[in-house]
Amino acid sequence: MKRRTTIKLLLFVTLLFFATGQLGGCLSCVTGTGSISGTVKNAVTGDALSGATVKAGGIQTTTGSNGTYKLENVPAGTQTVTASKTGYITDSKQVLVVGDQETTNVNFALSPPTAAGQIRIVLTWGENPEDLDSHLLVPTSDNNGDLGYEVYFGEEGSDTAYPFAKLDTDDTTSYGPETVTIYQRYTQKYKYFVHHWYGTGDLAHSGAVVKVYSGASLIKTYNVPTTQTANHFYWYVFDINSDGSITDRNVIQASAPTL
Ligand SMILES: [Ca+2]
Ligand SMILES: [Ca+2]
Repeated sequence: MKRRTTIKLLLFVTLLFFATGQLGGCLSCVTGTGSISGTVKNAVTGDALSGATVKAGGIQTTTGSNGTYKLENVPAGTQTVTASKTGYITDSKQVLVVGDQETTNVNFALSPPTAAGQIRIVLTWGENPEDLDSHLLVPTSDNNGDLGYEVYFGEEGSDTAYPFAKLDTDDTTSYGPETVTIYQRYTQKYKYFVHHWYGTGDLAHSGAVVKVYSGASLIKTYNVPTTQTANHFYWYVFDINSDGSITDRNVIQASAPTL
């Protein structure tokens, strides 16, 4: 009996040791407050968005003219940060707030609602790799599902003429947003993928997220898989089928998908 109690006590002390050890032995990390900072951008133009409201843990602020914000005295722990502005679809993400520390680069890319039937694909990521690229494979026409166009930084497309899909904004300097909108959808298959084009690091550790919007709704969120194989530079994210439904792919692979 006595020996069992001793073992339990030892176990408890060991667990406590590991728990505090993982937080660097800092108890205020879980009980204190920290801060959150970042930038809010317009997902379509890539421009800074001023006057956006950012909230977390009961704290609220507004972005300045350069789109930046800082929330202070946010209770430590996992917090949902929400960014909103009239005329844009609200976005949110979860972050870990650590006592006496600043969680930086909690960035947002807010999309205005699309016109009915349009589809907007917003890619964001972390600091590395510096340059990820959106690629959208577009069919030739309603009658032919062959590849007719690849929308990416080298062929940006058009909102008013074929392919009726366009790279609205390109980013080459970390974080995104990099955004493609389908302005008129053909009733044939499309494919969307992300290419690790330039910069150290890899897709699995990029923190890349793809959000798909239609109308005023967020219809899909994809987080990049977190297991990386060497020389796999393509994150095949999803297909849009001829009926407009979406098939998830979400795999990192060695070669670019083909239509
Ligand atoms: Ca890019
Ligand atoms: Ca950037």
